[in-house]
Amino acid sequence: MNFVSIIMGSKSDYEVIKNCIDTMESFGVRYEVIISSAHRSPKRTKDYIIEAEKKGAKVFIAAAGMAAHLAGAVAANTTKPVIGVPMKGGAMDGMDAMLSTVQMPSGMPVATVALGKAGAINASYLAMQILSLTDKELAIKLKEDRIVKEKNIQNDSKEIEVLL
Ligand code: RP5
Repeated sequence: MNFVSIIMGSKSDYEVIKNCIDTMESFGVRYEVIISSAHRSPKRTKDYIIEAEKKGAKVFIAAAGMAAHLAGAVAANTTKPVIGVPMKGGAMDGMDAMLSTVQMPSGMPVATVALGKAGAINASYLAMQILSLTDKELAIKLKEDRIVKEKNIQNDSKEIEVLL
């Protein structure tokens, strides 16, 4: 059973990560979601990744703020694709998390998305695009979503556009 695994470092990340969960639910994609920290619960994090892979996790999404080692810690324990979501907050408002998440040493990739809500949503899209490589139905849904997005832009423009 293929699914996406979502791990966040703290309950305080949930409000933003809910956007990621909601996006996957809107596409009917299976997921697991847990709170586990690279710092506060390193063993739980490692044990979970091993179990999730056995159950069928095909992509991992890891969201953390501040020193943000979570995505790297996940990458250290799996060869499945890992998507890192840096969280805003703390003294540097997310710049620290963004650099911690994106600056992985060679051979241990973390596909890092934007800070905040856009990043949480893009993490789910990227995970679904990876799943869609072997899931034709999902690939079609993602193409249809692009058509809807394009139509929405046209409709939004019609409401306010001024053309000479
Ligand atoms: C990180 O530290 C978490 O991912 C969170 O973004 C940040 C702050 O955590 P809390 O102190 O709010 O639990 O590990």
